[in-house]
Amino acid sequence: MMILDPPHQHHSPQEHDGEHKDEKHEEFGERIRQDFPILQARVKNKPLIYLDSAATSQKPRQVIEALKKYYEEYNANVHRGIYALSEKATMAYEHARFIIARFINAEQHEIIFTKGTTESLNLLAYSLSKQLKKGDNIVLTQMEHHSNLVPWQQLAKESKRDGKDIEVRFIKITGDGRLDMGHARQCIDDSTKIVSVTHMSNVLGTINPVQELASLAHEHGALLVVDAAQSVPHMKIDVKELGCDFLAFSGHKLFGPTGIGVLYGRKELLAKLPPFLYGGDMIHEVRFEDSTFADAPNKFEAGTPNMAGAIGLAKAVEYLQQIGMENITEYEQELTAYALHRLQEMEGITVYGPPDAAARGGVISFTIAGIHPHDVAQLLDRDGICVRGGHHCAMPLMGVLGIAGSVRASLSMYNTKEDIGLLIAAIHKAQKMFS
Ligand code: C6P
Repeated sequence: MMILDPPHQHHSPQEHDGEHKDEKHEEFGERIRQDFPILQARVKNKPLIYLDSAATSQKPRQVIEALKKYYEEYNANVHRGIYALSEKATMAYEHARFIIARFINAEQHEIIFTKGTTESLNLLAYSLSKQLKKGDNIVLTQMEHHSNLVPWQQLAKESKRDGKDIEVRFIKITGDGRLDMGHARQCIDDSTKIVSVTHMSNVLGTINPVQELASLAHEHGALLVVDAAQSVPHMKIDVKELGCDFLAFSGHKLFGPTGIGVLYGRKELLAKLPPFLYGGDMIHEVRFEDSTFADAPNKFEAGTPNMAGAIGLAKAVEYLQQIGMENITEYEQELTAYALHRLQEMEGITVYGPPDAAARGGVISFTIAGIHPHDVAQLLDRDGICVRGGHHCAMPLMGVLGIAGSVRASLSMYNTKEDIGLLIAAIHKAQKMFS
């Protein structure tokens, strides 16, 4: 079944009646969206209004073309073939690593390609667990995505069987969805070995004070791990400035392909970590009795890697660098402030997370009195609007907020005020239907 109707011009004049346009602001988003073929599509005979970029971003033509070119012109396995095609693929794969390293101010050998944030964090939890001893603790926050909670929780559970009794602590959030830094200071102590926090919450949009957390962790001799899945697409990331030891993100949220992600680790730390997966391409020498392993990053990339994914992700990064991360942040902050303002002035809507756009990104969760988030998402879909409804893979946080789920509209550089206007109109319609 065709879900999307054939491509069509973006919103017709009748469809955005009454929407005020700030020209400079609109121009940016309008210009960007021209690079994203899917945004020209229509759903149910309505223009596609994509407000679910926190789940996955759409892809610019440049990335789609890079993937096509790779498969049509130089697909071959990397690090293995002694022939021109394989050498070209290897060079492109390693060049992708270089581009991504430069993007976050890391060194090439500090970039490990994974399947995504989830795999990056599982790799870390597994490999770091070998260094933990009895009585150590790990500090997380109440706003973690399951990917940055379950691996550590299971590590702790496993440690009980080994008699290590690792404890997991959760830094509380304040009423307006920020980290309670007073509580952070109580949680992190000299037995803390790992502090692992999200840079930007995928529910509240909160941007956490990573630099401060890094200093706090380091004062106590702990490592700081940053889940940057939601922040990397929206702001400049400099791992040295952040002061983090490890940082994880996914390609598919960063306008790149699915199935590719990154784990950054400081080289001194990667050198000491044991591998996560064993097999081809990660070894130095294999004998029947035992094996020795390659240096990082190869030590952590067992098996045939996702060559096309890495090349596509590097293209996405180059595309973002051309636009400029600062320009993206500035545009999105204005858009977020506008969306927050429009939602906050509506009756029956509760918006979660910091009310101030400067303290957060464009991930906006809200509930509508008397309407289940799933019903809202379904009703909005009738108007071609894609939002997420539910617990957003952050079930413990839902408990803290005292809700079963929320509606989440997540913004990206290709969204416009017009999209927000259509969202608000669709919410009014849903409220009327349920009144
Ligand atoms: N959040 C969302 O709709 P993966 O699935 O491995 O690419 O990313 C996992 C992940 C880790 N941390 C954070 C903060 C995230 O937001 C996500 C993915 C999506 O919120 C899909 S559940």
